[in-house]
Amino acid sequence: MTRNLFIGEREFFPGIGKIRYEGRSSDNPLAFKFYDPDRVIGGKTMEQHLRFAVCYWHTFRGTGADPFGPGTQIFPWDEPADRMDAARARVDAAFEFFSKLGVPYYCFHDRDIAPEGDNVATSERNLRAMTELAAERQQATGVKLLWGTANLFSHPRYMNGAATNPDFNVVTHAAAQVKAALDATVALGGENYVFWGGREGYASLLNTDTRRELDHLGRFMAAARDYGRAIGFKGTFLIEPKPMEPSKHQYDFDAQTVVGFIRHYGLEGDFKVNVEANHATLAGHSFAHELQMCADAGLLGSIDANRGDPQNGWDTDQFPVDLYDTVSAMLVVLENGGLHSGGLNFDAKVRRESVDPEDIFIGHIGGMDAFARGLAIAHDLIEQSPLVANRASRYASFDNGDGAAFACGDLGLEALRDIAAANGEPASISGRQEWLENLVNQYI
Ligand code: XLS
Ligand code: NI
Ligand code: NI
Repeated sequence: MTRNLFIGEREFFPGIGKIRYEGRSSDNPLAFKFYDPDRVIGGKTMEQHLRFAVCYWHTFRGTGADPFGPGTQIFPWDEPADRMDAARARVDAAFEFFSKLGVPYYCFHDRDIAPEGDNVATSERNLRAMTELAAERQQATGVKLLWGTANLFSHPRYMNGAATNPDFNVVTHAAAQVKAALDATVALGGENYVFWGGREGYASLLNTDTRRELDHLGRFMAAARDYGRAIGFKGTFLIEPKPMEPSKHQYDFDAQTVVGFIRHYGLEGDFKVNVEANHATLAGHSFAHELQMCADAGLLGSIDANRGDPQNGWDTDQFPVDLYDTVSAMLVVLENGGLHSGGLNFDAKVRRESVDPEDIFIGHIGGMDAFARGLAIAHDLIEQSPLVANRASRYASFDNGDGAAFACGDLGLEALRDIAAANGEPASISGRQEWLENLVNQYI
């Protein structure tokens, strides 16, 4: 007898078993070609390096609806008419999916797993009930919570912002939600807690005092931190940058903006950054650039793994399959010493036209394979290629002598001027970018 791979009373993905590693030559679409969780790379298994998570919102609350038409993805977990019954069915479907796919983690918003009630107390009660069920399913499957968060953007009350709303009454509702979401995250052993501020921004300066709004956001984050620590949250708080959509101007524009915010409001030590690939694109940056800015600041927290569309300027949240992107990202992650308490959360959805439950598996399998390859290639580039040594050698003139004296602040402008005058015109040194690009392709 093989153990049931489903959890509740019903199997939601019949005909799909545990997804296994079959290697590159397999033609089974429901198998990993590269992600072999137990394969050791640089002293850690692929599973330990990559720390994959499935997101609840796209995968179990997405329907394929877009501004021009309703949902196309009619899945059985949405069938129950009662909202709490549907919520329970989704938990069972979700944990069946996590187990069959073999991901160690998941992530959710409060409203993904429990319906909002008519008032604060009912919403809290709904969330507590669903948290208890999720805790049982975590226990039964071994799947863990990478992070929890509160949805502070869907309800109409948040149209002018949540923590940055000009109306204090709205700010209190945002606080009530974050308090309950932190309670749930702690109860479920969540390793991080995320703030993505989709409506923390503004549309017009004519009606907005940006300085007060940002100060309120700083106060709000500090209050959340204090509450979280008071109830025993040991994990990392994360802010997820995004420049726009839904708001015109969002305060958490990009990684460097968020790093500045964290430092300005004294939140370092508790807060780091959750970098999403598609948000990097929207900010006019590459994914790797955003990761590098966080790593440099010691604030690389976690990753929302997806990709945008090179021709469309919105958050298409596609599954990451571009190898060049995953290699570039994993180069930064490996040089950062790994993701630590973060992970690779697939904030990604299948296309509206992909209507089979199997498509959801295939989307995740593709993303996991792309990052597994990215990891292996990046590891080889760091360990075997001249990449790292070449980069270091470009800065060799700062390693000793006057260069080192300048770097530690011992040389002023006049001394630097005298060195320039004495040494004359510098030699012209090639950056050799084409050689390095070819090297990356050679390892791919
Ligand atoms: C939306 C964001 C969102 C966060 C969680 O664009 O990516 O899904 O990750 O609130
Ligand atoms: Ni995201
Ligand atoms: Ni996004």
